[in-house]
Amino acid sequence: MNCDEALKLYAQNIYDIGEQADQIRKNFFGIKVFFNSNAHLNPTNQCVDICKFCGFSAHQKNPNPYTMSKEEALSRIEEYVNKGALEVHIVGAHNPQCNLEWYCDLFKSIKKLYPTLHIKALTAAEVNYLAQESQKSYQEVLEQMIESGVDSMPGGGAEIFDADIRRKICKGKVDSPTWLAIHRYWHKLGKKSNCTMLFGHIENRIHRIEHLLQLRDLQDEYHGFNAFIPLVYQRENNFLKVKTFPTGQEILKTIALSRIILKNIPHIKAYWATLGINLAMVAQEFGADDLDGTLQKESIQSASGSNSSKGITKNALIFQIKNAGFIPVERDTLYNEIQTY
Ligand code: V47
Repeated sequence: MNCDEALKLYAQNIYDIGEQADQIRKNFFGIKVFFNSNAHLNPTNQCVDICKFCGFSAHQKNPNPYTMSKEEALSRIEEYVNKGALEVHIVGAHNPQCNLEWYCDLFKSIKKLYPTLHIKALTAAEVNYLAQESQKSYQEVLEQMIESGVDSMPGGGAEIFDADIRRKICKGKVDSPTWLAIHRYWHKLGKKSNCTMLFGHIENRIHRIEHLLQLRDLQDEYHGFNAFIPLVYQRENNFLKVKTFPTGQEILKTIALSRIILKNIPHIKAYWATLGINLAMVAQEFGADDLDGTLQKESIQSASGSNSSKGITKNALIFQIKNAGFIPVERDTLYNEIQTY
């Protein structure tokens, strides 16, 4: 599919595009809905970059800077593991105090204490920052992450690949070719990652389609992406002046389009923290097959207005999934099935 064909598909009514996406989703996974028992750790919010959409990093609108010590980070992880986390998703701000050495030391300590805990860590934006900060190549940073115990990479930092939009919303952050190159090299090393798209701000449908097509083309090379996560822009507490927001229909159509274009990426994640649990459940009938997980503590989306700061219990996820007529499947980070409810 090319950009023009995708634009025509986008223009179809929500039921037609939803039906096509749902068919693909059903062929792949029937009526299973995946989730995991995970936790987020954000060791610092002090950032040398300013992304206009971000309410998480410390700035005038969010004046509460913090940087955890290694001990503090480990004690949070102990708490998360005791509450059932099988995966820890570690991302933070671009902060010279938390340099490559600091992160690698943390990863090694986590693995020593919890050898089976899956470490999903560092966005390509952070990898790029740590490479610049340590005067190493991104290849070296990625290799060092693996040596230190990182199992997979999250999909953050992709935002929208279009250079003009990127300049307006996150000037100075990793550029798109480098974001893609970092994931390419990670996949080449035999590792898995996810990919995202931040939408519903100043971009248009063409920007979204071009973003999806670039992800599709990269995926054809090594098949290293497990999941695509369309992140709906949360509007509070940041510097991006957005006047109109996507309707629920536009959000569902975007998720459906993702499922149709990204047939080579196994999972489409309707991240409940940006969609809210109700729309995330409806999205399961529009191409999505995953909700992400329990989170325990969520600081990025909730800093910009979403109702996700305290995570959600496993029982609540199971209840919601069953209530919507689907089969809840707890998975690990790499989508091995752990238990069906
Ligand atoms: O890269 C920042 C986004 C991302 C806002 O890989 C915002 O499994 C909405 O990438 N409104 C981080 N989004 C989160 C992320 C993620 C989440 C869950 C699972 C996975 C995965 C990855 O959050 C950032 C940025 O795109 N973000 N500010 C905002 N105002």
